[in-house]
Amino acid sequence: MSEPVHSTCPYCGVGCGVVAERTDDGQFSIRGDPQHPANYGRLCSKGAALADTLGLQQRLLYPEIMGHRVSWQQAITTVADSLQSIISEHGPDAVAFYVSGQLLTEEYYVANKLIKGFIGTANIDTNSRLCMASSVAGQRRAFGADTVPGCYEDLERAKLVVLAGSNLAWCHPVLFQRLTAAKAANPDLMIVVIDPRRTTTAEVADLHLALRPGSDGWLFNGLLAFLDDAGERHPSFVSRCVDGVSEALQAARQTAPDITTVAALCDLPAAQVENFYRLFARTERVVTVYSQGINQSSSGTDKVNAIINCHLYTGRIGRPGMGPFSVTGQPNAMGGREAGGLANQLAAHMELENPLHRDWVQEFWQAPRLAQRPGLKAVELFQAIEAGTVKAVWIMATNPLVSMPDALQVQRALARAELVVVSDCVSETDTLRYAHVRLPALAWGEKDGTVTNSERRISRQRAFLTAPGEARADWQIISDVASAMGFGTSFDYQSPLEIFREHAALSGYHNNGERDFNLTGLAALSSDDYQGLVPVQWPVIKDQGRSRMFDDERFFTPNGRARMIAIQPRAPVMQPNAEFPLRLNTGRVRDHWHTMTRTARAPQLNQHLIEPYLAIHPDDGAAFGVVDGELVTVASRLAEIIVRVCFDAGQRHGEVFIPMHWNDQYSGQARVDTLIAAATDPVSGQPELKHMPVRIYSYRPLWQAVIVSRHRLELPVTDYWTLVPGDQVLRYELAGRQRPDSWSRWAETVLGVTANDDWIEYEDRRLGYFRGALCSDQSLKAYIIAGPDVGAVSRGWLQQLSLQSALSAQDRVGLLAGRPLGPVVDHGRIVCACFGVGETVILDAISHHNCRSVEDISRHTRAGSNCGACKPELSALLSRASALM
Ligand SMILES: Nc1nc2c(c(=O)[nH]1)N[C@H]1C(S)=C(S)[C@@H](COP(=O)(O)OP(=O)(O)OC[C@H]3O[C@@H](n4cnc5c(=O)[nH]c(N)nc54)[C@H](O)[C@@H]3O)O[C@H]1N2
Ligand SMILES: Nc1nc2c(c(=O)[nH]1)N[C@H]1C(S)=C(S)[C@@H](COP(=O)(O)OP(=O)(O)OC[C@H]3O[C@@H](n4cnc5c(=O)[nH]c(N)nc54)[C@H](O)[C@@H]3O)O[C@H]1N2
Ligand code: SF4
Ligand SMILES: [Mo]
Repeated sequence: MSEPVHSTCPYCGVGCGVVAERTDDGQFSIRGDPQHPANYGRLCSKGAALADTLGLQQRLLYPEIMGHRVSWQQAITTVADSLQSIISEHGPDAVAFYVSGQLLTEEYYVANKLIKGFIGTANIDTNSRLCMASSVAGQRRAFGADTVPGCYEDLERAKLVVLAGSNLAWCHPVLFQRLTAAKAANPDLMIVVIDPRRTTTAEVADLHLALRPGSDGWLFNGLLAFLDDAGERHPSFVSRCVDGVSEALQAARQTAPDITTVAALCDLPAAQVENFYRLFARTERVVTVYSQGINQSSSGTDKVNAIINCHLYTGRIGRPGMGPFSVTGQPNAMGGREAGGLANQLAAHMELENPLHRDWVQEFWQAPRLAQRPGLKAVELFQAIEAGTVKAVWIMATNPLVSMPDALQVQRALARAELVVVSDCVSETDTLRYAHVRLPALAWGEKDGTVTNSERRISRQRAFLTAPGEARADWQIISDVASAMGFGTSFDYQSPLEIFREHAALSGYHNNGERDFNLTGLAALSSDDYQGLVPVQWPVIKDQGRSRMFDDERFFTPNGRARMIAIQPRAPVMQPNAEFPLRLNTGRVRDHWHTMTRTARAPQLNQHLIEPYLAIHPDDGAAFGVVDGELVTVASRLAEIIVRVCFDAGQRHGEVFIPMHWNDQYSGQARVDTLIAAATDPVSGQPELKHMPVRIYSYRPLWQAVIVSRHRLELPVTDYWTLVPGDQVLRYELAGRQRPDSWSRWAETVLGVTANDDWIEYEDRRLGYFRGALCSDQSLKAYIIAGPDVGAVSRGWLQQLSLQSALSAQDRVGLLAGRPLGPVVDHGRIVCACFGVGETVILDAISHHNCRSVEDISRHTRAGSNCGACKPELSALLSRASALM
C-alpha cells in the first residue's frame, strides 16, 4: 500500500478533508480525514462514494476541434489565434470567460489575470453569480468587504441556529452533522428553519417557518423592529461600530410594523412569528445561516442585508457562537471570490471601480492593459453572446446549458457564437455539444492546488492519481493559451505553488490592513511548505490564521464602521396567475451534485431519488388532476419539461419543487432551467432561480417501458426517458404516446439484438404488453418490458437478475411473464446510500424487529451508521410506521 494522501472533498463548500489510500487490489479508498478541522473524519454520502467516481469511462482525454482529435499544440494555437483575431477586429470586450467555483484558486487566479490584465476586459464571470453573488454584494455593503465573519465552531457554540433558505441536511451534510451532534450534547440549542418546504433539515427543527416564498425580507425587517421594541439594541457596539441605523430601523418599521402584519405578509401563523422573534431576542448567541433560498432571488442582496442588520443592531457578530453566516455552495466558491473571478471584482478583494486598486494590480502584474470597468455578469454575458457583441467564450468547469436560467437562450447563444471553447473532464455534457474546441482537464485526484471553504479555510487538494490520456490541469491550459497569445513571460508558471505565492503576495500588496483578504504569511512558502500546508483560515498575516473576523470591531469600510442598510422588501418579479397558477421552486437532492457528471457514476448515489420529479402537495395534485407517480408536463412561458409527480405533504399549497440536476444526458426533457426566466437582482445580478410561475398537466403516455442493460443505449426519440445508473446495470424508464409499429423490431433495434443472439420474447397483443430478454452465457445482458403501465414491475428483481451469473429456467419464464415466479427480496427505494439499505428493510426492522429509535435501526440494519445523512429520513419513517402500529 502506498502512502496515504490527504486532500479535500471536491463537492460542497463544507470542504471536508479526505484521505486517499491505494488498496491491495490497486483501487483507491477514500475516507474522512480525522485531522481536518472541517469534518474531523466525517463524510456524507457523496464524500463516502468518491472512490466510485474515479473511473475513466466517459472522460475527455484528448483535445478536439469540431469533434476531431488534435494535438495540444493545434488546440492551443487555434484558441489563441482565434481569440487574437476577434480581439484585433472587435476589441477585447468581444471575448469572455465563463468559469466556476469548482476551479482551484490557482486556476482561477490565472484565468482572471489573463483576461483582466492581459486581454484587457473584465468579461469573466462565474457560476458563483448563480450562487453567491447576493451574499458577496450584501457583505460588501454591510462590512465594506466580502468577509464571512465566523466559523463552523460558532454553530456548535450557539444557543440558537437559524437556517434561512438552507437545506443543510442535504447540501452541507457534515456541517449539519456537527450541528445535530451539538444539539444532542446540548438540547438547549434551538434550531429554527425558514423554508417554504418541509425539508429533511426542517425535520430536526424546533421551529419550522414555512413562509410564503420570497417573503424573507419582511420577516427579517419585522425581526429588526421587534428587537428594537424589545430593547435588544446593543448601545455601545452600535455607537462604536454601526452606521445607517436610523434609516434601517425606519424602513423596517414602515414595511413590517408588527407581528400581525408580518404574519399576513409571510403567510405564517402570528404565534410562530412571535415565537421566532422572542427566541431570537432572548438568545445572545445566535448564528443565522443562509443560502440559496435567500440568495437566488431578485431581491437577494436586500434579504442578505435584512439578516445582517439584525446581527449588527444587537452586536451579535464577531464573538463566539454568533453572527450571520453565508455558507458557500461549491468547494471553491470562496477561493474564486478571493481571486476576483466575478466580473465586478478585481483580484485579492480589490475593487475594479477603485482607480488606485487598478493601478496596484496593473503594476503588480506588469500588465499591458487592465480592464477599466466591470464586465458582463452571467445573464448579460449570454445575452451579449446571442446578440453577437461577445463573439468568443471560453467555458471552464461549469455546464451553463443546464445550470443557467433561460437555458434555451444559453443554447441559442452558444449556437450563434463564433468560438466556443469548453474545458471539462468528461466527454459528454449538454454544453460540450456546442463546443468548437474541447479541452481535456485533469479531474479531482489528478491535480494539485488549494480551495477555500465556507469558513475561509484554505486546504490543499493533492493529486493521488496519474494524469490520464493527455488531460492537463486548468492552470496549465490557461497559461499555455496566454503564452501562445504572446504573454509568456507573465504566465511562465511551472507549478501551482508559483501561482499560489503570487496570489498570496498580491493580497499583501499595498495592504496595511485596509483589505480583509491577506495571505502575506503564505507568500514565501517553499515547495515542502506548500506540499505540507495544513488547513488555515485567512487572513494569514504572519503564520497564524484567524477564525473569527470583527472581534476587533474593525470593518473594512472607509471609516471602519459597519453599515446597516434600509430595506424595502420586494416580492419575486413573477407572480403566479391564471395561466401559470403554481410557483416553481428548485434546488438539490441529497445524493446528486449539480449536473450529475460525477455523482451519476457512483451506483449507490443513484438509488435515493432516481428520476426527475415534481414535488406537490397531495391536495394541489388533486386540484390539478394529477396523481402520485404519474408523468406530468410542466410548462412555463418559456418551455415545457416532463417529470414524475411525487406527492409531498411538506410542500405549501400553490408551490411545487423540481430538482436542478437532471439534464439531457440523463433524461429526455427534464432540464428545469429551460423553464426559468432570467430575472436578476439589480445589485448583485444573481438570477431568481426559485420563483417561476408554471402550470402542470398529466402527460398520459400510451405506453411505458423499463429497460435494464449492461451497456449505455442509443434510444430513439421518445417523449420521456430517464437513465438510472445502477450497480453494473443501467436502467431506463421510458414513456411515449406513439406506439412503435412492431415492439419486437423496436426492442431488437434498441438493444442491438443480432440473429445469433440468445433472445427470447413474448407479446400479449390483447393487453398490449411486450417482454424481451437478451441473454449471453446464461446470464441476462438486457431486458425490456413495455406496455400500457409498468409501474408494478419490480425494479429490484430486474437488478438482481442482471447481476446473477446464470439464469434458471424459472427466471426465464419470470422474465417472459414480467414478474418473479418465486419469492423475491425487493429492498425498496434506497434510503441509506452508504450501505444500500432500502425502505422495505427499514420498515421491516421497525415492525418486526422492535426498532424504536434511529439508533435501533442503525444497529439492526447499519442504515445511518456511517455518514448519518439519512438519519432524518429514518426518523420520518419511524414516525410514519409508529403511527400505523
Ligand atoms: N447534495 C448536494 N449538495 C450540494 C450541492 C448539490 O448539487 N447537491 N450543491 C452545492 C451548492 S453549489 C450550493 S449553492 C449549495 C446550496 O445549498 P442550499 O441553498 O441549502 O440548497 P437549495 O436546495 O438550492 O435551496 C435551499 C432551500 O431554499 C428553499 N427556498 C426556496 N425559496 C425560498 C424562499 O423564498 N425563502 C426561504 N427562506 N427559502 C426558500 C428551498 O425550498 C430549499 O430547500 O449546496 C451545495 N451542496
Ligand atoms: N434551477 C436552478 N438552477 C441552478 C441552481 C438552483 O438552485 N436551481 N443553482 C445554481 C448554483 S448555486 C450553481 S453553483 C450552479 C452549478 O451548476 P454547474 O456549475 O453548471 O454544474 P456542475 O455539474 O457542477 O458543472 C461542473 C462542470 O465542470 C466539470 N468539471 C469538474 N471538475 C472540473 C475541473 O477540475 N476542471 C474542468 N475544466 N472541469 C471540471 C464537470 O464535469 C461539469 O461538466 O447551478 C446553478 N443553477
Ligand atoms: S459535506 Fe459531504 S459533499 Fe460536502 S465536503 Fe463534506 S463530504 Fe464532501
Ligand atoms: Mo452553488
